[in-house]
Amino acid sequence: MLVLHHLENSRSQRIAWALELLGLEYDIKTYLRTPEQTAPETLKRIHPLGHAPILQDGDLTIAESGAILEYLADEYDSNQKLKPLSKVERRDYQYWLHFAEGSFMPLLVMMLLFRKIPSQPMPFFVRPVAKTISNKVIESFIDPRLRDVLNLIEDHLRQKHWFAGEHLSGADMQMSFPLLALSSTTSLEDFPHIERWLGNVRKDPAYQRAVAKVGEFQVF
Ligand SMILES: N[C@@H](CCC(=O)N[C@@H](CS)C(=O)NCC(=O)O)C(=O)O
Repeated sequence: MLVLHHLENSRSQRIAWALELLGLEYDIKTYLRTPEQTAPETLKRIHPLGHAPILQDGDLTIAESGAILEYLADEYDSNQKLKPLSKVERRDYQYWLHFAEGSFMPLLVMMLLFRKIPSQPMPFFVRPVAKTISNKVIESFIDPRLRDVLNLIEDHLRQKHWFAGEHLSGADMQMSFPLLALSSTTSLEDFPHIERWLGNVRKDPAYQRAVAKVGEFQVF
C-alpha cells in the first residue's frame, strides 16, 4: 500500500498529482505545520529529516520529491506518463526535474527567509538595520537571480507546451511547486508563457483531483 506523508501547504502536492495521474490507490497522512510554519517532530518518525513529501511503499520509505517521482516512474509508469521515452524529451525532463530543487527552490527559500527577518522579535533599534540588510540582499542578490530563472523558464515555455515537450510529465510536477508558490505572491504578467502553463496545470484533471485531496499551495 502506498502512503503519502503530506505536510499541509507543501511540496507533497506534487506527489499527490503524480499518484492521481498514474491512477494509483494511496493513503494520505496529513501533518499540520507548527506555529513557526515548520514540520511537526512526528514526521521525523517517518524519515530522519522530517521533511515532506515522504512516500512509503510497503517497507520502503522514500524522501525527496524528485526521487519519489523517479521511483513512481520506475515502478508504476508503464505508459510513460511521468517520464518520457524520447531522448530529447528525456533530456528536458531531467533538466527541469533537477532544476526545480537545485536552482529554483533555494532562491525562493532565501527570499522567504529574508522577507521574514525584519518582522522577527528583536530590540527596536536593531529592526531598521535588519530591514536594510534584508532589503539589500533581496535587491542585489535574490531578485536578479530570480529574474534570470524566470526568463529562462519563459524562454523554454515559449517553445514547449509542457516542460518536457508536448506532454505533461514529472518535470511539470516538480516545477509546479515553485511557480505556483511564486505566483501566489508575485505578479507574473511579464511572463505570459509561464502564466499559460500555470493555467494548463490548474486545468489538468489529475492536478484537480490532487488539489481536492491535499489543497493548493497558498502563500509563500
Ligand atoms: N528537496 C526536498 C525538500 C523537502 C522540504 O523542505 N519540504 C518542506 C515542505 S515544502 C518541509 O518539509 N518543510 C518543513 C520544515 O522545514 O520544517 C524535496 O523536494 O522533497
